[in-house]
Amino acid sequence: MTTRAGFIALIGEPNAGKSTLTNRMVGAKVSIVTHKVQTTRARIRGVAMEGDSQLIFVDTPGLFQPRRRLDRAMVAAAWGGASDADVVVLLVEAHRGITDGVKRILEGLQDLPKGRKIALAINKIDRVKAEELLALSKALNESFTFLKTFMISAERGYGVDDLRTWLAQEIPEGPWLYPEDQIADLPMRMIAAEMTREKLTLRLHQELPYQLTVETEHWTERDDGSARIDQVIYVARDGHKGIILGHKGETIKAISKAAREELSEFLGRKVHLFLQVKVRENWLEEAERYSEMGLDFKDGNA
Ligand SMILES: Nc1nc2c(ncn2[C@@H]2O[C@H](COP(=O)(O)OP(=O)(O)OP(=O)(O)O)[C@@H](O)[C@H]2O)c(=O)[nH]1
Ligand SMILES: [Mg+2]
Repeated sequence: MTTRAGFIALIGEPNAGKSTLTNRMVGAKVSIVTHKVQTTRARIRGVAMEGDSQLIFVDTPGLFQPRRRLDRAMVAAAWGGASDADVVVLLVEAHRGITDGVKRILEGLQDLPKGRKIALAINKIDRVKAEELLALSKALNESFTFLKTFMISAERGYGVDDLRTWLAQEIPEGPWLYPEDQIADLPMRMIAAEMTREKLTLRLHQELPYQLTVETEHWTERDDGSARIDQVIYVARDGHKGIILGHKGETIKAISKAAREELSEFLGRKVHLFLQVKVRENWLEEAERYSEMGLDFKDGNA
């Protein structure tokens, strides 16, 4: 039997559907998804098997023009993911087409190491008509020589099998890099923190989600088989703390409940989740916060 294993980086603008596609490929939710931009902050690996091929999907933060330190570190992580991968798949949103952001990414692709296999996946095809799709595919292929073009809906699953089959034959021969039953390569305490961050992002409005971070501080296994998880939500301003807590603590209670339920389902056992909100004015400039997120602090240097 010839086995294959390889890394497939999914890149694209924020909100393109990279995390949705990662989860669909893996068949489980390993990366958080929201309707807001800049949801994913670090590289998240999800593992999928296709015949004798082990596909390691690298979900990356969206590519945009970074301003803050955190943004720069995120964009660096995304391009880093692309240059380390065997295959790069650029996701472009069908209904948005070739935006300025997409143009910049197409330029960036030229700088990737030679020999990188680069494919195009036009995502969210459920949102446009066939004619538009063909025109977009043509225009994109005129601006960059993609090895192959796929038209998919990560959310509905259209076209995803074709993409998976193609990827399985493009990755190099070699032994599998993960046990066959492993689906993610991210410490559990980080997955747990991400789940809470997802609930916060879904629930809170405007800029606040971009100004907070979640860390799992303690994880205790209990004798009855349940887990006690203590997390801290860092915010930069006192006023933000009040918003997260909500009237009589109702907001944080709802967030905690939603996160606990998802975590418990993911782990297949009971979870006791304790959330604490801490104000740290300078967390966006603290190296430790970046390493907790799986980012390189130095990448954020201007
Ligand atoms: N209609 C439609 N919506 C989709 C599709 N794929 C993803 N979405 C939605 O697009 C939004 C963004 O999806 P994500 O997977 O979080 O996008 P992302 O590229 O990971 O975004 P960042 O992490 O912010 O870079 C979510 O609301 C998804 O439900 C699709 O095929 N069709
Ligand atoms: Mg994402």
